[in-house]
Amino acid sequence: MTLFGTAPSPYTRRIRILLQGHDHQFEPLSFWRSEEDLYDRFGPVAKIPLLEDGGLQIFESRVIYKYLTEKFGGSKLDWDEENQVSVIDAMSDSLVNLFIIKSSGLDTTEDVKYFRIQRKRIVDSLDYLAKLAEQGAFTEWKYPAISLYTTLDWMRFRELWPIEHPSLLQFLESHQSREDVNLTDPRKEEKS
Ligand SMILES: N[C@@H](CCC(=O)N[C@@H](CS)C(=O)NCC(=O)O)C(=O)O
Repeated sequence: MTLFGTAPSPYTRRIRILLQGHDHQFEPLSFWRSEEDLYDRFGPVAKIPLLEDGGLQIFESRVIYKYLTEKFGGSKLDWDEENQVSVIDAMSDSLVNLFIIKSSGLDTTEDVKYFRIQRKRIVDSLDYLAKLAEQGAFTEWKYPAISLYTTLDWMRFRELWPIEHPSLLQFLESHQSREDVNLTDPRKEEKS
């Protein structure tokens, strides 16, 4: 089984954390330098992560999670957890989009509708997730908590957005000494 991605990618890192302890290879891609390669190899969507297992290719972190859950056994997400992951993914997508736009040389602080929508989604999602964290929703190290951790830590690593909610800071601190978190820390192994 081979996972393709980049070390900093929050979507890739969550799958890497799930794969700890299972026989697999991680194939780091230099994503920002090889868009054409990525397209040729991974099809029209050309996003990471991508999992190859035998002849099978699985796109989308959430679908990869379902695949690994079926393969190795693991709990299906309940509806509350599905909603938590939907919010984390929507916020992560907005951050990824702003990051790509900024690295294309555009000013994402400009007061235009598209940027306003992304920024509001990030602010509102952080508020929502912070409330859930206060209620203990991310205490267990399951897929929603892993997904939240990798996105928040990527936001810090790339200095994309300040994390100021005490419950989110406390959440990060409570999981930061885990071995799977440390083994996948992009600060230690950035390849892109
Ligand atoms: N919905 C996808 C999102 C994956 C994603 O956005 N990955 C980023 C890297 S962190 C990417 O490949 N971005 C390239 C692009 O948006 O063109 C998933 O959950 O796997």
